[in-house]
Amino acid sequence: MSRLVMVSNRVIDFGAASQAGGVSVAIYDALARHSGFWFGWNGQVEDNEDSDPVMSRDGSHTTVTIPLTAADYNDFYLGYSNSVLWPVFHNRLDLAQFEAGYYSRYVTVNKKFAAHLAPLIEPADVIWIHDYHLFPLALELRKHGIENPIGFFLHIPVGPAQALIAIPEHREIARALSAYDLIGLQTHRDVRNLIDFLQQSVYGSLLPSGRIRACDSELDIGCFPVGIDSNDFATSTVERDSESSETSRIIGIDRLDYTKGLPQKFRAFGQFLEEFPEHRRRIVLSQFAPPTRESVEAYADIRSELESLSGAINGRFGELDWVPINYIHRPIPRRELRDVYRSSRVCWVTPLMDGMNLVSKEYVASQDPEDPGVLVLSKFAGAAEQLSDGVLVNPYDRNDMVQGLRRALEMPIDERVARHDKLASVVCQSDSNAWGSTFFNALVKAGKRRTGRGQPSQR
Ligand code: GDG
Repeated sequence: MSRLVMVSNRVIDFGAASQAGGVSVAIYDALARHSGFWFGWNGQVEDNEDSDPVMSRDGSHTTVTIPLTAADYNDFYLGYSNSVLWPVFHNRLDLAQFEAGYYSRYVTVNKKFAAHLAPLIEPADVIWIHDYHLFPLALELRKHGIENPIGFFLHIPVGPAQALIAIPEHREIARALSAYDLIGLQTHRDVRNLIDFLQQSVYGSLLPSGRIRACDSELDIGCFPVGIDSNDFATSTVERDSESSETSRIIGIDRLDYTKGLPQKFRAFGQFLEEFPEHRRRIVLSQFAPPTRESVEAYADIRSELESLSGAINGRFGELDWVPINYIHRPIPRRELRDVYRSSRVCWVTPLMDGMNLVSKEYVASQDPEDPGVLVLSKFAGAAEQLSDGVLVNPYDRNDMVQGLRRALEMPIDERVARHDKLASVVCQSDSNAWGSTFFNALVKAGKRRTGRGQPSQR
């Protein structure tokens, strides 16, 4: 059986992965079913440009990691990856910082990854690369003579081609993407946008076979919505406070990121309390917003905006024994997540744009099927394509946000159960297992179809 080589910018060791959740858990799940290893950055910043990779084993899991230098961290990670690609792919061109030096360091780090990874690759390996930090990695690996199947999965959304072609190096990025055998995206919308981008940047064309021809290569682009380990979340047995209890919790869990629509959510919550005074004292919005990428300016701005908004709403509506917004600027321990989800009457996740949004799936999987809570989800989260039985709202439309929340809080039990049944079956069927194996199988096939490739490498 082929080994699976997973590559992502950051490698999390297994103990921490079960804390971190999301992508790292999905990567570990996929690796548990194949031999192989996970390659990437160890999270350390060191001066040495040429540290050797370090291999470590934890049970059946193997990781191989390298450090980054301070220049790599600033210009590759904070710079090109998170101040150019992240905002532009989320259609926030206004926040992109096109600084000189970012792109060349981005390529340098990808070359460094390729130089350390190539000697570890065996002829039958299947290579699966994750996320926007590593667009050029397949092209760089091919320069080292690697002919194995190489797939790429993008966890973030693909903004409109008009935004992407504003990136000064957009042709290089399109060329780099064309070196993969398979590109997996979260939604059909993303697939359309990426094909459009390849057409506009490098005259890519859609072949009758459904494959894409670009830069003298043929590749597959498909939709592989990422899933969660739904069984893990279904084990909660905690009971929600009864309808007659004093307050119902509305839960929000989002990294503190400007894409997550948190100011819009807080403003809508303020308007809800204004318009429906009968709900005051009966609900609390508990918003967890653990910090990320704090040295990027746009992230510091969002933090102070939220502090001032929550303060204003609590000051306006709060009482001696009731605080409407419980805003917590640190992570909730993973072992507590499912109980918090299950005991919350509503989950309110309203990103302005999101690749998928795993929180919405985790909430569904944690519910009591006989007395489920209600998911209120942004129509601009990738998850909305699959979870259309949630209450879908437009985060830019404050009235729609207010009405969506009201509908969720007042929804009769029959409707809650009917919606939950449909949501839960989607979340269970397209779980992390299904995601990993569907992508892997499609990659093996795509590798075989690539002309002259898919044969064992001769290195
Ligand atoms: C990217 C894409 C895509 C969050 N806060 C806490 C916490 N989390 C966990 C959640 C969930 C994960 O982190 C977050 O995943 P999301 O999907 O919601 O969002 P991103 O971090 O932006 O992830 C996204 C994803 O990649 C996968 O492809 O869905 O669109 O942006 O698992 O539970 N976990 C704990 N405490 C927290 O406070 N323990």
